Amino acid sequence: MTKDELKSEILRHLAFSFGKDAAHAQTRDWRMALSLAIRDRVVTPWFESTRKTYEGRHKRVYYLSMEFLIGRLLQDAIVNLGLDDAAREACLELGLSYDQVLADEPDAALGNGGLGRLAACFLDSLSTLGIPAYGYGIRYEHGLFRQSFHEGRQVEQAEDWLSQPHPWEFERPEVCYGVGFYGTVREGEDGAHWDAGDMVVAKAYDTPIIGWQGRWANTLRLWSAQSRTQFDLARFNEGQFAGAAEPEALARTISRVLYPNDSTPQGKELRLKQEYFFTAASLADILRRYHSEYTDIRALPKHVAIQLNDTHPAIAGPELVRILHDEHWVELDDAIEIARGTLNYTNHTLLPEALESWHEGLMRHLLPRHMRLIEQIDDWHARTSKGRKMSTIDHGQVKMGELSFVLANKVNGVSALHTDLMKKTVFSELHTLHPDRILNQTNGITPRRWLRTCNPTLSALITDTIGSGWEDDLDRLEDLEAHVGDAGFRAAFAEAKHANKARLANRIRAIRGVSIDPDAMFDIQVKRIHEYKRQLMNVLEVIALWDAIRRNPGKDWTPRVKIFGGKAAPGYHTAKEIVHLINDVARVVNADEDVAGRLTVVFPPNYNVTMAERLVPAADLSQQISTAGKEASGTGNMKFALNGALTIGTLDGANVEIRERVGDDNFFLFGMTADEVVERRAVPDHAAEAIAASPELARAIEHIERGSFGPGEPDRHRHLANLLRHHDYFLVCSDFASYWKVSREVDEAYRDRDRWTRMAALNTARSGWFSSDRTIRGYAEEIWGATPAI
Ligand code: GL5
Repeated sequence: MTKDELKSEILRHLAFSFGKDAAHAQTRDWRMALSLAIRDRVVTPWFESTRKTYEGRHKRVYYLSMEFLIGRLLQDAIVNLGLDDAAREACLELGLSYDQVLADEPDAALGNGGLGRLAACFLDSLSTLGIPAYGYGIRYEHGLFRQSFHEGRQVEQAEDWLSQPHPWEFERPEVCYGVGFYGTVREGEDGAHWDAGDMVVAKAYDTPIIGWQGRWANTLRLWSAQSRTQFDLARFNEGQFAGAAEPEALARTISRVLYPNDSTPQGKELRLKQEYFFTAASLADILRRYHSEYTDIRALPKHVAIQLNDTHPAIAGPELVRILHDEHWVELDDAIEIARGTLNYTNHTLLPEALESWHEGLMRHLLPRHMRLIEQIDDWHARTSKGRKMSTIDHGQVKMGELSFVLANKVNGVSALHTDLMKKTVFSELHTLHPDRILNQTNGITPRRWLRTCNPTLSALITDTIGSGWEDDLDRLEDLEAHVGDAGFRAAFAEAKHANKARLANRIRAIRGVSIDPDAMFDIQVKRIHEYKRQLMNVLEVIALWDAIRRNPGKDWTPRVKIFGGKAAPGYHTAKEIVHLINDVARVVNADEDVAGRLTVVFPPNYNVTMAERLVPAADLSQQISTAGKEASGTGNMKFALNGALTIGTLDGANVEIRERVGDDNFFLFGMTADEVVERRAVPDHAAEAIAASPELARAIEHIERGSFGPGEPDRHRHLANLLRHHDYFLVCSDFASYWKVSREVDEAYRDRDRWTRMAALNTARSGWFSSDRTIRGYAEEIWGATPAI
């Protein structure tokens, strides 16, 4: 498509799809018109992909996920279709700023963090590889809350991405399924019948997901909840306006909000309803499609692979057994085997508080037929695998991890270390019974979004250096290694980084009013705020550094800009206190003339995918400092390394594999290993001992206790100091001395810019393995038995 063709398509949509004259069109109108002009180009490959899948009778992959953190879609589609130059020029000729048009799109924030973003990267790779696949999830009206700060405290507001039309989706009013809840089960001679007490309707909305160079497009199908009953006109006419609207409002509640529960359980009926709602609708849809092609339900595992993204869709197991047994009269044991042949489960966390379980009473009340089947599945497991009973039902709780395991063909972890720990800890008993079931698939990130689109400067240098084609063959970045010894290449690499940093500095000045120097080291920690991720340790380092600079102002300190970003779950008190402390420390440090130009702290609010796209290319140092054994994988760590940031990190999650690949010399390692963490926790007074051994840490904690960051309110952050001294479960104190020491080595290393650039470039050259294309190939070959259809 040429620029002129695109221009006339934009104008056509502006007039005929939106009824606007160019003379009166606003940025939003232009953005919508451009989106539809681009979307039109997606439709033909989309239809073609569906046709090929039916014709070739290809095995289909279904990715069930409560979260898809897709962010903005317009530029992604433009880049994948190779239309970026055409779009930029078309905008220019229409008198528009291309960047402004792109920036008008709201982020689709249908996820909390890494788990949801991983699902989005997987969709991109599935389409790029041409594997016939559907993503299934919920069309939340309100995605992850919007974060702002009031006097340093986090304030949450409802997010409302659907307050304006979403141009990427196609509403499918004809694709609707009833989803039942509550009611009773009648055991008759011909089997069990579930009479649901209540029913809502799931309506489909489809978003095409176009792969690299438009060769294939899959579908993201999201469900919206609606009432089954029609609007009650009689009640309305009686004047009961609210009552008349009630059934609709109640039903819609199910798809209204994304739960901000990253790693804390929400023991809420509504959450379980959401899980069953989207799982049941997705399975009904999968089976409808299956029946349109095949007659033998027993061959389901041959043609269909379903991936459960964490345990949120775990009820898929009992639901599939229910459909096979109650509706297709398959013997119970066979039904269970067929379900197990079809389902697979990915575990994303070992944090005990994040392992889902539901009270048996709630499960029986909401899903009586499923609760009965869960008991029978438990019996079956005990009978067929020398397993103890009660592996899935324990002390009146239904354990969704165990249930998912028992009903899965394969169970995978998301990094080598995490998979190993899964075998040794949460699933040790089940692993002994089924030693072939657990395998590892280390996470990955899509290089289209996380290098090509977010970092055009570096991408251009890469293409100039090794040629094109690396975008869907990221191992080719290895070819850069031969150029790292070339001073001209290193200068160009450093220049690209500097340009990205300058761009970020301009934005930060615009949104925070803080000036930062692009020559200083940009040291970034962005991720959900959580104690195990240890933002607290990072802010302690800020305090210690501030204190050290003030004590020794004559020293030639390496200038650093500390950038934080991330949201705290609204109910997670300590995480919100950490946010408050970071903001208070930033205020004090940035106002202190003694450290000006040497240390600056910025915490832009409302970290999201779009902000990540701006921060990642501009980072020099990536903070990946979780307590070893706690971060299942991490994916931010991969994005930073790929974009030429050096990591300061622990041996946790995928950091281990990043270090193996980029080389020990190009990674700043500190801290205890996962085994040492367990030992250390057993030491009485480990925190006191560590504080006594590190004067920097001791002074930093004393500053917090003295109220250095709570003007007029000295006790403001005392709770955090107490936590460090007396309840330091995540071993911030015990790892601090090592962190501080290595961080000073980072300062030293940054002073030798050429050496730093060499290390940064090697990070880029050696990070090709972290492409989600590699991850998806692994799933396809080792878990799904699916092959590309192109
Ligand atoms: C997570 C883990 O915490 C991350 O380490 C992991 O990278 C990600 C994707 O596998 O999954 N689990 C989780 O609930 N969220 C994650 O980011 O939100």
